Amino acid sequence: MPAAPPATGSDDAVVLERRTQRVQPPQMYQVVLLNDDFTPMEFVVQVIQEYFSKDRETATQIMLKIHLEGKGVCGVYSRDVASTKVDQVLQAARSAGHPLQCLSEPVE
Ligand code: TYC
Repeated sequence: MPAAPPATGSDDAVVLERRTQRVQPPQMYQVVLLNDDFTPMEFVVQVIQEYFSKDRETATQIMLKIHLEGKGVCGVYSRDVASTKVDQVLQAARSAGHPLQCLSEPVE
């Protein structure tokens, strides 16, 4: 039996263009605490530990950065998780009678 002729490329094969990227990664949001003159340092450290899962030393460093520089990032999350963190922090601060401010903003 004779061998099949070599492929010529003239049949009905379809070549798909390679896409460099199909989807973008989701936008991430950083949760920021703002400084004020009234919220106790200890309360802020506890909030950072509890809601942002930081150890005491890291939480203290973040709190001091906020105290000295006016604001600081406590964590980076998807939009819904960031929004929930903001709600939780504001609820805890209001319940304790502190004016602590917290917001989330898109990263970059
Ligand atoms: N500045 C506050 C004080 O001196 C402490 C503080 C730190 C408040 C961080 C808010 O997000 C904050 N008691």
